[in-house]
Amino acid sequence: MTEYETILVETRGRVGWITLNRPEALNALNTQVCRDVVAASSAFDDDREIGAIVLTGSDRAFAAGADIKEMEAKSGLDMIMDDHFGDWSDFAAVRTPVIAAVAGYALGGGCELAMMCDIILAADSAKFGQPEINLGVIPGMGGSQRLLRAVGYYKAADLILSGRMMDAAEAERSGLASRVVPAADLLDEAGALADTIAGKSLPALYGAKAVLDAALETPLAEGLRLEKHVFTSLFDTEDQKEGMAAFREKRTPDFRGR
Ligand code: CO8
Repeated sequence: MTEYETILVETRGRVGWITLNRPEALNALNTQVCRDVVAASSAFDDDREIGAIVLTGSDRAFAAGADIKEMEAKSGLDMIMDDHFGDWSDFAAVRTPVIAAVAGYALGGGCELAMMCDIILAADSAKFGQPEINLGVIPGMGGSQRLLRAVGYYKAADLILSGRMMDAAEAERSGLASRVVPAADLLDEAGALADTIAGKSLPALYGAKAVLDAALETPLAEGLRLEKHVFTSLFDTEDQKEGMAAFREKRTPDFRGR
């Protein structure tokens, strides 16, 4: 297995686990974290034995944002020329469903990273926010766009313009957190959810994620056309035959990913 500097990587059954591991900086996202997470998630994405990925941090912080110390001295032109953090879009583009298991701080780039995932499972200790305004900047890894789509204009503007944090209960009420669980149960709950997802048909999972992603940026009629196309295509998979036969025969389906 590849060695990574800033993350821990593990395979448990059909689930790939990525744990952010820069405790000295509350998992602040620097260039190396980006490189490591993109490489590890892409390796899981290329593995047909993997049906779900869990991305998590520590009890104290999922990630407290982009690494401020790494960015501080850069000019605007440096940021453009470096395409600082541009590779995170490769993480957002993985085919495999990704669960963000969030405890503690998910701020700035940390909140934005969670929003690149498909499901946000929040510990009751989680705190979400886009505090960039406190640093004289604005969200730069998708926060203004994805947060608005998740929670609507007025909640997003409240958070982005004030820089305040919201707790897990508010995040769930607002539609940012999929669910809230006790902090002590976070990893078990994330593992159980990931196992459930990873037990489904891989082509169906890829298709479901693709149409969900498309819904964020297509008009309804186009999205419905894509959904119909993906839905009908899945009838050419062995897994569809297995899934429907298993229903008829009152047994659990044995999906093979084809
Ligand atoms: N960057 C670098 N280091 C950090 C960061 C960060 N984002 N957050 C925490 N740390 C470091 C601290 O500097 C400290 O290190 P040291 O002990 O060496 O001083 C260590 O982590 C522990 O942090 P604190 O002592 O501050 O811990 P507290 O419990 O007192 O406070 C907080 C925790 C409230 C989370 C506090 O650390 C904090 O406010 N952190 C910054 C949060 C923030 O502003 N995040 C947004 C960053 S900007 C961003 O994410 C932009 C994303 C878009 C980039 C796109 C590029 C194209």
